[in-house]
Amino acid sequence: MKKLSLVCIALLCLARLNAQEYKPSAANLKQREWFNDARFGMFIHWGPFSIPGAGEWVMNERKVTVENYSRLEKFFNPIDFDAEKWVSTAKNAGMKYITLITRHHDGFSMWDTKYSDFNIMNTPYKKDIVKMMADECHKQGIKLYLYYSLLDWRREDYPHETGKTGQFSGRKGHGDYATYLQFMKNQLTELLTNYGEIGGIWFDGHWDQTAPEGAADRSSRIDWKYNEIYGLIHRLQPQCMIGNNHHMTPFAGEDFQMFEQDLPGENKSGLSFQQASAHLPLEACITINGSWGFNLTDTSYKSKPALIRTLVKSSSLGANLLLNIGPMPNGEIQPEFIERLNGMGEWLKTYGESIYGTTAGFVKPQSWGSVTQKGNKVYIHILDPKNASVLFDKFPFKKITKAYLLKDKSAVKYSLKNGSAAITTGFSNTEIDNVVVLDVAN
Ligand code: H79
Repeated sequence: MKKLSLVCIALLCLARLNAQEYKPSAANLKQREWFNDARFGMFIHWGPFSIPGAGEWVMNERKVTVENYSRLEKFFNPIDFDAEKWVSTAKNAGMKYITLITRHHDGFSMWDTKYSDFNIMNTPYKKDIVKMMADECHKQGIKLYLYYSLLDWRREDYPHETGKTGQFSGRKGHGDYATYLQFMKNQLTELLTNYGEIGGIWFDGHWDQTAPEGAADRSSRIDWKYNEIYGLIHRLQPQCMIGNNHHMTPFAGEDFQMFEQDLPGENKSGLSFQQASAHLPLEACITINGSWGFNLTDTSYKSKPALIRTLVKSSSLGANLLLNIGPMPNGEIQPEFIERLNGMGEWLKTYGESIYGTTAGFVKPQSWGSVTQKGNKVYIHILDPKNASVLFDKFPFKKITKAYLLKDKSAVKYSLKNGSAAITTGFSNTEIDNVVVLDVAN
């Protein structure tokens, strides 16, 4: 007994210590809740890296020096860019937020920044993309999240000597993290001061200074001083959520956890060895083909049903799906993406109830499909109706008062005996998802 109370006291002290380190504001907790209900967002990878049509890593992959890469600044003139169209496209797809690249690893800033000349105002286009997107998102009621790279393939002061990537940039000087950190703080201050309310900052690039994913020791070769960066963000905009795509367990001060090209708990990409957080909102970011930035030859488009099923599965794991588009260098979104996004939006008009505002199902995804829940409703998503019935050995509710297809409210046969539930199927195998709603009670 004495031992137990000592353990309890120790645990309480630990919890207090952690709470003292970072206590999210009420506004931040509210934003997390909003985010958790949103379930579907649009990731946008776009910038001068779109011009060669070979993805956003083209500088690194083709070993382009900083000097040669700089030429792209003079070519970026996206005359067909229309913020209204992009935001409407996201909205029609049923997406609730947009995560926009503001500066990727190539170091190009998509806004009117005082802290780097390699920015949108020095292109022939000369218009602040972040401003146009922020204004349009606010107008259409879509939340805006901003992607910001911690890694830089261009700046001399980024600690490039210890970086895994960016080694063909032609940089000769020495990194100096103190000035690089000040630069990032200056830029983040601009982003969080001049563009209205920002839903969150999406960091990427930490892994440049660690052993690869899966290694036993993933410690960083540099001290990023996240307490300073995160502190600044939370001071400037307390509701602004911080996520960092380091592919590890979340660090103190972070407000959500993301998974790259994977759903939480899966590791198909080889990047996601980390466990899903039990406390923080989760997000899976996934591409429509195999590329983030525009790729002229990548035609490996996932089908509309496959994308919808990924959204369903993601929801059933309690995670948002951040689905990526890489618009073309002229500012147009390619028709293959538009078609799929519109299709998902159409599907969500009927089935959105089983996605938005839901929590993870009481069982993990199964071979036949998966489960989402909201209040007294359980949504059984039968994606593969091969079997005649779906069984739950340990059904966590005492009663089922009604079972019906979400599509047309037609009744579905069910039984609940000794804690086991069965739903008799005979469902269509031409449907993308046969959603059965169970009204339950305890
Ligand atoms: O912004 C996107 C990527 O640029 C970035 N994070 C997402 C959100 C990212 N960083 N690392 N990775 C992705 C994983 C590394 C993938 C690579 Fe490759 C495989 C780098 C080189 C080979 C993908 C395919 C990028 C270039 C070719």
